[in-house]
Amino acid sequence: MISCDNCGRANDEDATFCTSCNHYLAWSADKPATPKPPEPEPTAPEPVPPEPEPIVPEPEPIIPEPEPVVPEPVVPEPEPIIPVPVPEPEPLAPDPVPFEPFAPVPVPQPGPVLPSPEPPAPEPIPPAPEPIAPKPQPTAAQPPRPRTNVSQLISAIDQGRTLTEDRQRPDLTARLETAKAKLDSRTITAVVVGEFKRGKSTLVNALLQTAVCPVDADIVTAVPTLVRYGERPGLTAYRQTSPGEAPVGYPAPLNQIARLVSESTDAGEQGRLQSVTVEVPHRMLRSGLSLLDTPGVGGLDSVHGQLTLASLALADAILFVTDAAQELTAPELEFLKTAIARCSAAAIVITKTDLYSHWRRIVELNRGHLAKAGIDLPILPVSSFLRLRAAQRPELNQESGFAPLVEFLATAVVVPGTTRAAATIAQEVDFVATQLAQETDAERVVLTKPHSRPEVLSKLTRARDQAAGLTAASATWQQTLSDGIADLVADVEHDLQSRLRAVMRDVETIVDQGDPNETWTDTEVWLRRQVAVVGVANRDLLIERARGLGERVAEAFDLEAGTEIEVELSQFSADLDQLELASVTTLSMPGGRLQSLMMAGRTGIFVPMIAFSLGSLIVTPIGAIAIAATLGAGIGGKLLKDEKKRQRTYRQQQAKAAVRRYIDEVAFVMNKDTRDSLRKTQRQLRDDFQERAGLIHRSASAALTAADRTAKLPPAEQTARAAHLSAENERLRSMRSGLREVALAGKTGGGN
Ligand SMILES: Nc1nc2c(ncn2[C@@H]2O[C@H](COP(=O)(O)OP(=O)(O)O)[C@@H](O)[C@H]2O)c(=O)[nH]1
Ligand SMILES: [Mg+2]
Repeated sequence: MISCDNCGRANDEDATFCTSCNHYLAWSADKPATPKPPEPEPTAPEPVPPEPEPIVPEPEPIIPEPEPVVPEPVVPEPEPIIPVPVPEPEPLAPDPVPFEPFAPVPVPQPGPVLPSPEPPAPEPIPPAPEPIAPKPQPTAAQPPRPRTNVSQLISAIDQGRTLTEDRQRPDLTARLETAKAKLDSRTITAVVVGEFKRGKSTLVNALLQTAVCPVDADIVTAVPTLVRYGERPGLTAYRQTSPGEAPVGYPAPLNQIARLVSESTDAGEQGRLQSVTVEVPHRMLRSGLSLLDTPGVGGLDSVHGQLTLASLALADAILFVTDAAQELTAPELEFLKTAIARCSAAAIVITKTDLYSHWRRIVELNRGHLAKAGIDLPILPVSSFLRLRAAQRPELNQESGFAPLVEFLATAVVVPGTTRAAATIAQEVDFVATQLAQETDAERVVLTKPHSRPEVLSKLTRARDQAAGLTAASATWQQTLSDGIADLVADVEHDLQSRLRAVMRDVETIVDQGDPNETWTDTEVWLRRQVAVVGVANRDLLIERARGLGERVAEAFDLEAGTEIEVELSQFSADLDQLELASVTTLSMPGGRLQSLMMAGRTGIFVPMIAFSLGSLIVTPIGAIAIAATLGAGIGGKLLKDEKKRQRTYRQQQAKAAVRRYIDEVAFVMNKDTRDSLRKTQRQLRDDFQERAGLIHRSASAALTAADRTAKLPPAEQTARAAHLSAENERLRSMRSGLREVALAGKTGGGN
């Protein structure tokens, strides 16, 4: 028997979740049970749901029952933000008494610090054959969940590993291991956006049924908070120590989260806080799904709104949060329009349905607004409160409206995201398969076409020499890369300069038209927003151009790598076509050349750049403008007028000078960012291609040696060798056809 830590109910030994309150039991068994009396719910007859698996993605406790000293409820109170016009007819409106949605997973209160004494560490991360997508609630008739090809990819990697070991190519084995590690650490980010206080942070908590994001009347999420999977609960605060530098992560105790996320963005001792990452061992996140809770500060139309938009280009999905208090506003619709153009998956979540009894009407009105704006997105009305309570009373889950949201995340976000990631990695694995195929094919050719041996050997020699040329600094791809980077820097800087010049002209006109004494506050807001718009557009250009460059380099590489070998060799024998003689081509998989590299660039470089540097830059105060407007007493009328005019002109000049300084600073910081990130991109591309070039060279040499050796085998051994090669060829063929399927799925079904 396992006694439930939460409600005290005795459960069967093999139970994972409490049949009474749905609490996770796995690790509570080895602790002395601290039975709490079962909830005094006379009406709730046991046993609740008969399901072996709870309907909801189980709340995996972040922290083992830490006997919270201060059980300060982080429970959202039923706070009527806006007076509810109609008396709550909903039977399940939030209790006036804080319920304990977090009882199983109390928010770290001062006390338990990470790592927790007995990390829950439930089942170890499996080699994830399938997306561990959140379990959908079995609603009426579920369409079958689309499958991803992760298991297919893993089996291709495993097949590849035995082949690389057989052929004694540890370099290729290492390449496969890297691919596997990438697959395991894939991340699929859903960004939670919306105006302030619409319930974004509560939504993240409710999804996970865990108090991750602090929610309180006086807590305002000030920095983006990323919630992702970790085998142990953990918290990292990213701080920017100096402008233009990449943020540095500082581990922090989990109980600091409330203080951190609401910390002012002023630079502290350790630097300015840029973002917070929370890791929790929640099974919904094990698929790689990460939730990014964003600050909704100051309206979507603001600088922050712009920055949020910039970050969406890097997101896999958007959850746009609005509440049932009111219809969507014009800025919200405007934001949505721009946002969905940047991201392939999005849904509108309407929160607080428990609080506003007229929520259905709001949903209908919003549907109309969206249709009029030409926005076609799923609308998901939810009550985070009910969902939080469903942790103890699973029957509330249905009513919370979270089932469709969880289903959306699973099918429209996790599956396509996983498929895309798998497709990219499949291309890398196919590169390894291509290298292996070279040796097999070379040997097969010399065996099947003995008369053409000299020709084959001389072609292989040429291929090997050509591959050697690839690694040289004079290789065309190297030139393309270094020239391309230089051009890119110049173009991006020029783009920024001309955009900022236009802003400067506009500001000057505005300043000239009024007295900075009166207009400055508005001008400043406008200026910051314009600069944010410019920054985002400039970054977009950078990303787009960098992608283009990556492709050009890949093309140059491809050509040099000697695609024509395939053509030449297949000319002299019709059967050779069937042998799938490998070209040295490295990037010919479907799904886009170089996608993998650019993806690495995307997350490795662009994210911090956009999310951080630009953000901190714009938060930097413009610098106080001296507005000294005191006039001495006793000046006559005309004098006063002249003096006023003089003062005003002086203020205008000061204002313009301040704007110029600000814009110069913006240009300086952004240009430094551009250069830094492009330098990193260059290094990354160069290293990767160089490694590929090395592998191609080794493969070509190995093919030559193998062909030569095989050609010299006595006839009896040649027969045995032919049989061996044909088996090897079969294994390669099966591996590659699996990979092709995975890559194609990413192209056709993976969205984007
Ligand atoms: N009744 C009710 N209140 C909610 C719900 N979701 C959020 N709230 C409350 O709305 C307020 C704002 O929530 P919060 O998550 O901080 O909003 P954010 O600023 O968008 O992150 C908090 O006081 C929450 O308790 C809900 O589903 N029902
Ligand atoms: Mg918030």
